Amino acid sequence: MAAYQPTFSPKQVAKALNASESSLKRWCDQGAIETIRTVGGHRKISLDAIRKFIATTNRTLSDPTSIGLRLAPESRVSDVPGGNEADQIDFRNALAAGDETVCRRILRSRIELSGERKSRVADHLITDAMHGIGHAWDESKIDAYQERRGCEICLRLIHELRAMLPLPSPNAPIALGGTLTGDPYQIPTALVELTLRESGWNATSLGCELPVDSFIKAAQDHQPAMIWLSISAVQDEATFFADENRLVDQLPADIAIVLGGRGIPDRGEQLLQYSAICGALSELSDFAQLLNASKSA
Ligand code: B12
Repeated sequence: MAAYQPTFSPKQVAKALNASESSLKRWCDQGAIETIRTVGGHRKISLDAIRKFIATTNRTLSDPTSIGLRLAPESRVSDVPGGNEADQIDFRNALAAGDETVCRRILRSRIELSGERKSRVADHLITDAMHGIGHAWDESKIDAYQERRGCEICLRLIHELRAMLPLPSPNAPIALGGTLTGDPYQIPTALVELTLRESGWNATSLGCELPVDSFIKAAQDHQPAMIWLSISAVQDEATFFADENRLVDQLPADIAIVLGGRGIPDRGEQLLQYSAICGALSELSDFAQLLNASKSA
C-alpha cells in the first residue's frame, strides 16, 4: 500500500459504489476487498483497496464524494469519451475537471498495483484522456481552457514519473528528440522520453518547435545513438520533408532515426529517411531495448 492513505468505513464505501452496506461487509469478509481491522474490530478500507476492487470487478465510483474524492463542478457531468476501464474514466473526468490530485492518485495507484511500467500506465491514462478531451472540445462539450489545463497537468505528471526513475547509467546510450518547427505538441515527446528512459536509454527531449539547424547542433554536441522525431502537426509538407532529410543527411549514418506520431504525412514512408517508424510507444520500447542490447553486445 502507498505511504499514508485515508481509510473508509463499509458504509462510506457502499455509498461510493452504490451498493448496500451488507454487501460491502460480505465482500470484505470474503476477501474481495482488502480490509483492515481496527483494534476495536471495525472494518476499514483504504483507497488502494477500493481502486483494486473497482479495477477487478469493473464497477464504477458512482459517488466519489462519499470517500472524499471531490470533483470540481464542471466535471460532474462529463462528456469526455474514451476507454472503458474504471481508472481511465476516473482519470479523464478528473483531468477535464482540472483535479490534479485525483489524477496523480489514480496514476500512482495503477503503477503500484499493477506493477506495469510507468510509461505504459502514463500512455494508458494520459493518451486516452487527451484524445477524449480533443473529441469533447471538437464537439464543444468542453472548453479550450480545460484542454490547456489538462495538458499542463499531464506534463507535470509525466515529469514527476521521470523524476522517480533512477538516473541513466553513465554508459547508457544517448537519445535526443522532440518536434520540428510548426509542431507545438508537448505531451507525445515527453512520453517518448519517459519510455526510452525506462528502456535503459539516457533520453532527453529537446522540446517542441525546434529549428532543424538546432537539432543538428544538438546531435553534434551530444553524439546520440538515437534521434526521435515526434510528429503531430505538419504545417507545410514540402518544408517538413526537406527539413527532415537535411537533418538526417547531416548526421553520422549509424544514428538510429525513429519517427512516430499521428501527424506523419501520408507520403512520409517514401519521402522521409528513418531507421524505424513506430506506431505506438510499446513498439518504440521493443525497438530501443533491441538496439541497446545490440550496442552493448
Ligand atoms: C492538446 C491539444 C492541442 C494543444 C497542444 C498543447 C501542448 N502543449 O501540447 C494546442 C493548443 C497547441 C493545439 C492546437 C491545435 N489543435 Co490540437 N489537440 C490537442 C489534443 C486535445 C491533445 C494532443 C495530445 O497531447 N494528445 C496526447 C498524445 C500523447 O497522443 P498522440 O498525439 O496520439 O501521441 C501518441 C502516438 O501518436 C505516439 N507518438 C507520438 N509521437 C511519437 C513519437 C515517437 C518516436 C513514437 C514512437 C510514438 C509517438 O505515442 C503517443 C502516445 O501513445 C488533440 C486530441 C488528440 N487526439 O490527441 C487535439 C487535436 C490534435 N488538435 C486538433 C486541432 C484541430 C488543433 C488546432 C487546428 C486548433 C485551432 N483551431 O487552433 C490547433 C493546431 C495547432 C498546430 N500548430 O498544428 C485536432 C486535429 C484534427 C486533425 N484532423 O488533424 C485534434 C485531434 C482535436 C480534435 N479532435 O479535433 N492542440
